[in-house]
Amino acid sequence: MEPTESAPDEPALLEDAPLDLPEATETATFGMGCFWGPDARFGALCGVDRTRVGYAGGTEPDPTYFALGDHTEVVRVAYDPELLSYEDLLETFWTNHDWHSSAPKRQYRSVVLAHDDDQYEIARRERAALAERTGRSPATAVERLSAFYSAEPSHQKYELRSRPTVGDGLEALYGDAFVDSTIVARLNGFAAGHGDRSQRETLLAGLDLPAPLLAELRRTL
Ligand code: MHO
Repeated sequence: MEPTESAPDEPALLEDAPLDLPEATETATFGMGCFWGPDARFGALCGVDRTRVGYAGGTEPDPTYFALGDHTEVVRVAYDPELLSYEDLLETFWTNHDWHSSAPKRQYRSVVLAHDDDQYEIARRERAALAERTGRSPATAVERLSAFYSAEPSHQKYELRSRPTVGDGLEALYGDAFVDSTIVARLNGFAAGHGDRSQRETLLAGLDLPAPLLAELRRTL
């Protein structure tokens, strides 16, 4: 079941950003440990339009962080398939978490939650290729996504929020659009140390933000 929420538009003051960011047409969902890191990791990738962290992979209704039931922390990634393939995302998935051993809690298990048959087949094929290549048996489960429950706002774009000198200012400017903004996804990635200097400079150079906030972003990221 695909969630149907639509992303609010970027705030007007950021509309002139020079990045030509296409509309997302594909969605992928991964569980790979605490979701704060993957939110930033995927958010930094050129071709990723939106990220959101949440709970999925279980059966109980309406999980929350403190009542997770049988769900797992996941990141949902909306991406442009012209710029990134599902295989590219799987590569990022497998190279950025411990897929060798079973997580101590279901909350943190390694899981690919396929949105359709194609994703399911590709993930199973890539998992077999990974086993073949490494001689190790991945603990990663490949399952079909049934429902995605968005996590609490305090968990969204956590790396950026955990730098309140910039996180609070951006959140105030963006309001409800904060979580689904492509620019905020990138900044969240930069806050975690991903992306290179030129990617960062290109983005920051195009932002029409209050000067003190921009200066603080340059200092912090
Ligand atoms: N070790 C982290 C996990 C949080 S994550 C959202 C903490 O509790 O600080 O599961």
